[in-house]
Amino acid sequence: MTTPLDRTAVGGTAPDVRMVHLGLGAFHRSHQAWYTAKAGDGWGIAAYTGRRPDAAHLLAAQDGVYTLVERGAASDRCEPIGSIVRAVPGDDVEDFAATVADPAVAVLTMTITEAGHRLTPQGEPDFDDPETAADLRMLRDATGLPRTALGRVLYGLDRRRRDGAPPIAVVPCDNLPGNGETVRRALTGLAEAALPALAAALPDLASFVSTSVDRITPRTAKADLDLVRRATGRSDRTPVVAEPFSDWVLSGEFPSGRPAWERAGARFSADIAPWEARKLWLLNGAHSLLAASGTLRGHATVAEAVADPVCRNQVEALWDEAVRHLPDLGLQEYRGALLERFANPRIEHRLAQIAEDADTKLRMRIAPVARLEREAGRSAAACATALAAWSRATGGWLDDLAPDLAADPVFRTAYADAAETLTRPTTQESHR
Ligand code: CS2
Repeated sequence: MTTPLDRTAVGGTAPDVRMVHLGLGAFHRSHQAWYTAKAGDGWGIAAYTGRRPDAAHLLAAQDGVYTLVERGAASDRCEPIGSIVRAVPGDDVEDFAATVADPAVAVLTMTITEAGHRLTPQGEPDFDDPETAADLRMLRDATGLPRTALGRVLYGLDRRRRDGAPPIAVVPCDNLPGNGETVRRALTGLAEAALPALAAALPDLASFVSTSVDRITPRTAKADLDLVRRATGRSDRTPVVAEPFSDWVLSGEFPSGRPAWERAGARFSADIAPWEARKLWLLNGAHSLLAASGTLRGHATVAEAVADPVCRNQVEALWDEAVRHLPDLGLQEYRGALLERFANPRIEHRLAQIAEDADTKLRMRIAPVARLEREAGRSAAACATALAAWSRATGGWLDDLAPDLAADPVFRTAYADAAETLTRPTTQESHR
């Protein structure tokens, strides 16, 4: 007989809610919720789902408690995590707004995915996006409840303003360059269009913290539920699997306090840009390259793709281009460690998962390096390979993804060469 997982697995008492999260998915649970539990200073989280309301029910049925399976190359380690106190479907917008407005709540974290920000390629709010436009009309005329992620955040912040609660730190945790500043600009632009009183109050009401987040978190498989039951004697209907490695760099103010995340290894830095670029261009850039090129070559997971010398060489070439534009933050060691993380044979990180919203991701992970390479007078051949593989795998057009690169004759030639190479069998294969 197995016991269902509940709060007794983490000592029985729930911490008070002092944090609110939007985008309750596996990554929030392997990362920010894990750091908050490890900080051990009694911060509880009310977490709201983003795109999948049903995910909250499973977690709520076990008091918000779940098992984190740390999956190393040789073994698993299971640990119950109790920092999430409430798990609520995100479409309960009134509940979300009431929590954002709660004076005891000091931090709002978000994982809404890159595409979930609904920004233009230039990083501005996309007023032509029909859902954003509908939210703005509703917020302006007070005729309904917003549906987009940033619309919901605006609604919550406006309630906090009207209730006169103290300032809150907004902490985006998606892989976007300058995510704190990007979200500040986006929320300000949206508020100016729909809620001018909020736009005026925002600088005093909220601080915006930029973060670089890192922990590879594949989707949980059914077999993991059995594994957790056998290892812990508890039945967990929604465990999370992640690699042992984890990193979090943050930059910004927390006007009403925060958990002592540094106790769990988080780092606070005045200048986050180099850390962020290192992670985004090397880890995420390679991921997106593998998602395209690995899929074309018949692979299903990151570990399989990186074991293929053709893909592996493409990754190394991409990194050679990217590191020219990064300060020396131990880049050689970082590259070595990344290859080991990618090769972890027990982490089944599916290329299809990474390939979701690929065009938004490539704009942030590959195109910036390609531009820097071109400015330095080189052809950006490895970036061109990544984009050509994406185009071939998805049918996407370079002209839509990055019109400036598409219009650049040197890059265009590198891209055409790469596209041609991708279709040519390697020497080994042509001998089969
Ligand atoms: C991945 C990331 O799905 C993706 O786009 O590149 O989720 C990646 O696994 C994380 O950023 C690792 O920290």
